[in-house]
Amino acid sequence: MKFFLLLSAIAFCWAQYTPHTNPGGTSIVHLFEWRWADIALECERYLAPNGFGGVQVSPPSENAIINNPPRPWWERYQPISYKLCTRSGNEDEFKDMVTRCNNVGVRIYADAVINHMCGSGVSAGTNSTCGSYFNPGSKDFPAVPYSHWDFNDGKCKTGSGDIENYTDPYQVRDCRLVSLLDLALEKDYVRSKIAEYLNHLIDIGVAGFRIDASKHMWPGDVKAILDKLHNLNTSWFPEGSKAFIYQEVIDMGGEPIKGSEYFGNGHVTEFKYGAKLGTVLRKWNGEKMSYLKNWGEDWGFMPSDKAVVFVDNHDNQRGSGAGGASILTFWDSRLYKMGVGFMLAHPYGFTRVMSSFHWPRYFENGKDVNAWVGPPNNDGEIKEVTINPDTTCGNDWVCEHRWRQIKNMVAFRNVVDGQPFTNWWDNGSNQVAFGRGDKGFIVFNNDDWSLFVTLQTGLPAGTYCDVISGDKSDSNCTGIKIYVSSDGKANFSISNSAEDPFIAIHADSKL
Ligand code: QV4
Ligand code: CA
Repeated sequence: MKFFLLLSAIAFCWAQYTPHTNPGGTSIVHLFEWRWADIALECERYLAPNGFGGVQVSPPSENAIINNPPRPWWERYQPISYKLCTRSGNEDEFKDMVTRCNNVGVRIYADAVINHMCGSGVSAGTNSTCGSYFNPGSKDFPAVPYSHWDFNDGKCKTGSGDIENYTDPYQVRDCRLVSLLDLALEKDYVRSKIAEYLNHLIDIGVAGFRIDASKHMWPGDVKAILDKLHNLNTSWFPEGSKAFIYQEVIDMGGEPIKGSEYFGNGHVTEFKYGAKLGTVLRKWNGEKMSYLKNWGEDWGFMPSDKAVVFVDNHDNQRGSGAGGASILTFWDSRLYKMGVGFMLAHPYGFTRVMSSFHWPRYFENGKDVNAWVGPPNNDGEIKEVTINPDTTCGNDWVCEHRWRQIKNMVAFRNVVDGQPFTNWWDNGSNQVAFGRGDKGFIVFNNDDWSLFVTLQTGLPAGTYCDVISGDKSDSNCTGIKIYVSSDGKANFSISNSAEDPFIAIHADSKL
């Protein structure tokens, strides 16, 4: 009987582990702070044609407008109601985006902020993105509605009411994260309000959710909410499909709360991944690329089939969250491209690419005093993502996902999907190479000297276009050409001063 229950539980639950991306769309991109109208266009003009599987969008729920500092990006993590009404656009624009992206086979994943409402210190009034009234002092959010009964303060035992000690799981779940009013998720009423919000998004056609601040919610409470969710919209998804769930839990080891507590609900963010990869590529703490031979679970990471991985995210690219200074970002573009290239070539995890905006980064005493700065805007209104003739973005949007090296590695991952990790080679230092079955091969030189080597690629004989230094177009290659002989071997040469000291070839880049 027990065994039968276990089996049926597995059969019933497995679906929330499926991202529902189309075949040939194995990565998603976080279009941080983009407007819904721009995302709709990007799905049609760029993401679908280039094999991106989906988009993580910024929180769609109404948020507090913060004026001091002026309109920081993080105001969107302070919900006021579940109306779909933010600086990214209104409900009609959200629906239009989801429809148009789904219609070209690109999925939308919404960032769900459900652990809390706004900060306790925010002034009462209607200064919110949809104009809904709220009063943090009396814990009144009539646009949901929530009242003081729906918050956790009674349960929190710290003097400040905030989380003071991360080694106490009760504080981490029941107290306020940086003073954000903490919802009483054990209440069926609160669970139902949240489920109603998520179901609204599901009915519109989203494919899943990033669950913000999951560490600050009891896994059982998250499960109770998920159990109330509708199946995905059958206009685009097979009957009975469940939302893809990935929970934001920062587990670097050393705290009692473990990412594994959340596996029953869905995927979990693996923050060790970017922190370690940054350390290796920066060659800090004696790390070198040759150690990446057993990258994955052997490095203390969670099981690959539960992990959402990324080189950086919107928090740690600006110094908060986890990982510290080792995190690679667009500010270190040469190493960043290698990091993203490695991630997309390697079989471990479900991959998310970051797409950022520029801010006037400025360090004082080691701290970026402008880390709060919001997206490019005119008087608070988010600027459109303009596209330059060379396909890069304007208006201070970085668009890492449009960098040739990254775009082409997203395609690489699609081509090698399901292929084993093969033909590892290293020089005992920072020159490494590996293949993915007979579909793809990648070589890195992160040493201070040049690489000249003949390697077994596992690929069929032919001439291949390196998709890092160029693009294949028709039967031409704008980059380096690699000649694989009939025994699968090829010569590689990579100068340590190359603009991008790595080379990648795959089945679709064969000329
Ligand atoms: C401040 C003081 C309080 C004081 C209060 C007075 O810190 O002590 O009582 O003012 O009102 C912002 C400010 C913060 C401010 C708070 C409340 O930074 O100084 O409190 O608002 O007004 C983002 C930002 C936070 C921001 C928050 C809400 O990173 O700085 O807080 O949005 O606007 C942990 C968590 C993890 C979290 C990570 C950053 O385990 O879950 O920290 N990551 C997610 C998101 C992140 C977001 C949140 C969680 C919260 O990725 O972007 O925080 O939704 O590791
Ligand atoms: Ca909580």
